[in-house]
Amino acid sequence: MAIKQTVRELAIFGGSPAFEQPLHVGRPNLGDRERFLERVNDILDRRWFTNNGPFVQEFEKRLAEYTGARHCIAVCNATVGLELTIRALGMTGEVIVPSFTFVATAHALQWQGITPVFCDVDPRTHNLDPERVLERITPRTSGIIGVHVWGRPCAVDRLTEIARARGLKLMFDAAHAFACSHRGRMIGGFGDAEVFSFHATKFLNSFEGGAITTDDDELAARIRLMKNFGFSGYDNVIYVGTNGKMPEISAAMGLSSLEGLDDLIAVNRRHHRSYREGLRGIPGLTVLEYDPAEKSNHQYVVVEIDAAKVDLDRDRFVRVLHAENVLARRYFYPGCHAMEPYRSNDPDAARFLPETERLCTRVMTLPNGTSVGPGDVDTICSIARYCGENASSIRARLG
Ligand code: T4K
Repeated sequence: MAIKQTVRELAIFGGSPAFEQPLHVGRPNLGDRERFLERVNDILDRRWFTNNGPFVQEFEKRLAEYTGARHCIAVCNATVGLELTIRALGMTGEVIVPSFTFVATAHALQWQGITPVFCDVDPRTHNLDPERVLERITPRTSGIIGVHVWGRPCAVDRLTEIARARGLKLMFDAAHAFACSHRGRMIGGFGDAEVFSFHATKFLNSFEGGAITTDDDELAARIRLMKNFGFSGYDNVIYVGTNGKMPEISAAMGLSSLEGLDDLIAVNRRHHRSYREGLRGIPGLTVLEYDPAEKSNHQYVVVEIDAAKVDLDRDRFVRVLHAENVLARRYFYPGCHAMEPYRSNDPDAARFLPETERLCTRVMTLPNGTSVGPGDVDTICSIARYCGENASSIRARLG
């Protein structure tokens, strides 16, 4: 519901906001509502609500087919998925992770008494820089967790090479990367295992949910047991386990979401292109691109702001946009290393993370998906352009 195409006065200075209702980053996409409601009725009729029900099994099968992975294990969310995979892989001591990620990646380690060792990212890809990974390996290192940030694949080949040479486990946090590919192969089949998130804000959404994919039969069997308290048949517990099960209602949503996948990619891609065109030529603003040779969900519209070129830093851009009801986000500010308990555990971590620190002050993500209406992207771009063209005076007025 855009109400201003030509910016006359910004809302932050008393103008009326561009949008009457907030436009969120991460607003959930709805699949086919009718199909979902039919499935809800099936669940109620069957009275089978959780514990590896038929929709969960169908969802796992479809996800495995889609990703090409040998095994897919649906879980209640990606955080628990990461915890299960870390544990099932036998990671201990220290594990190398980026700090430029959602805090769940680090928490999944710390929760199990494993130290996340934060490693810098490549500023071009925003993903782990393999050469920096080498510098962070110690005798206590047991593994590496790469994060395919924004759905753009990590340097999978080099990380695999390093992990093999150093005898380390390698897994990927693929929370952002469902329906993305690397060298023509779908994300889901790399490393020892990969973990997807199907949180409401994610590209594929099951309200809450996630999935672990792996080609390793033994690992898959172990994770399956662990996610169900360690039960191997009735009355027989053979591991310490947890409750990582996905309920049927989530699988129903996930299946409906999966059926609408291609339409959603088309919407995301179209918006992404409009943002690129609409923001082109504004000094200091760069929209992150997706490799056209690969599959991508185009879920994240990531803008890097170089304050030296535009004279208005990222935080002021975000303040202006929020006043317009465009709820741009500063993912992943301030970086995990600057959050507790990591900040206290290693107050000097930033010395290893110059690129992360720089990115954390420059990156903003903009709304995408089916809740973004026709014309909304143009309006958002017109606000950004106005900011770019009047940066010095806006900065002076904002203080
Ligand atoms: N690894 C990575 C790299 C991740 O990004 C994440 C999750 C994980 C692991 C862990 O996955 P899960 O365990 O969650 O499956 C959000 C999400 O909660 C989180 O799932 C996601 N990453 C992260 C990047 O974003 P917040 O704290 O920013 O969420 P929140 O509540 O501010 O919501 C974001 C926006 O979406 C808001 O503007 C409101 C809107 N929204 C949200 C929900 C939940 C809606 O409009 N409707 C909704 O139902 O973390």
